[in-house]
Amino acid sequence: MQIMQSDLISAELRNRFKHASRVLVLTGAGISAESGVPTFRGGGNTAVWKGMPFDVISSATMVERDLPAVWEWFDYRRSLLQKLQPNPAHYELARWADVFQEFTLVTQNVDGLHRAAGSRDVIELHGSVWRARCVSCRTSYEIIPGERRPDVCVGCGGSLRPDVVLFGEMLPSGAFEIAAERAQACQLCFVIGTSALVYPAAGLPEIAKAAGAYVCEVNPEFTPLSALCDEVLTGKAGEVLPLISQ
Ligand code: BJW
Ligand code: ZN
Repeated sequence: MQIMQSDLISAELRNRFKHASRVLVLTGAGISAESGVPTFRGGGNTAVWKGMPFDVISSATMVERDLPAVWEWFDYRRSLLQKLQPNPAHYELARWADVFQEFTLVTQNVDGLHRAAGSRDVIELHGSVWRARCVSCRTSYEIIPGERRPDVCVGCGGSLRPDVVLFGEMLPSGAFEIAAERAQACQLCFVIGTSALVYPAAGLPEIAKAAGAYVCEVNPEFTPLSALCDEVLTGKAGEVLPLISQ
């Protein structure tokens, strides 16, 4: 049993949090786990669809081979997400935008929960399940919860696919470059709820650390980035994050 106490947070981190003006946060699937969103790796509750692991169904090969099956998987995920709410970790990060002079929230998540919690200008490195994109001209279409999703591009008649970044695909133009610039300039960097296995996202805390930032990880488990971090807060994001600003 883990008892969360505010003395989990070091005086050093509290001091840096109080005085930092440029802060960058990188989040991953773990931040949404307490909202009921399955993570991708580990933890027992991992994403599998009709017996297929997520890296098979969420692959560029599957988009080419069987786009309707891919849509079925994403339609299912949106139907689940529609019933879920942001948790205290999402809300705490939304609040941090007003605490620091320059606050950058970079997420690998495609679930839209940071926006739902009120965060603005979120850098969504891996896209969003709430958008579709034309396979021919790349025009992007919003998917409104509860409404029928568009399936054909009105501009060119091309098929639409989920606007998410699958393995081996390029990240949205400019998104990583802006995030990397902010990582280079930040004084304090938080890495929250990510297994830190997927690049280039996992490279952001490395950039921040190399440029002199204090790097803090929030995760119930250790990751390949833990050793690089100045501080590791072992616990759930929804329990740990609200303690940091106390
Ligand atoms: C909690 C918690 C709680 C639980 N609180 N925490 C350099 C080296 C090697 C390989 C590469 C490299 N650079 C690029 C690559 C290739 C590849 C890659 O990284 N492969 C590695 C796996 C080896 N990267 C790419 O292909 C990327 N594209 C790219 O680089 O383009 C340029 C290029 C193109 C072509 C050729 C060469 C270069 C694209 C990556 C796209 C990732 N897409 C996915 C799927 C999205 C669609 C979908 O949703 O279906 O994105 S994969 C999946 O992993 C998803 C996630 O965003 C991503 C990261 O996962 P995340 O968020 O870390 O989640 P988990 O589940 O792994 O971890 C959860 C964590 O939470 C755990 O640690 C738990 O402990 C923790 N947790 N409860 C806090 N309550
Ligand atoms: Zn089009």
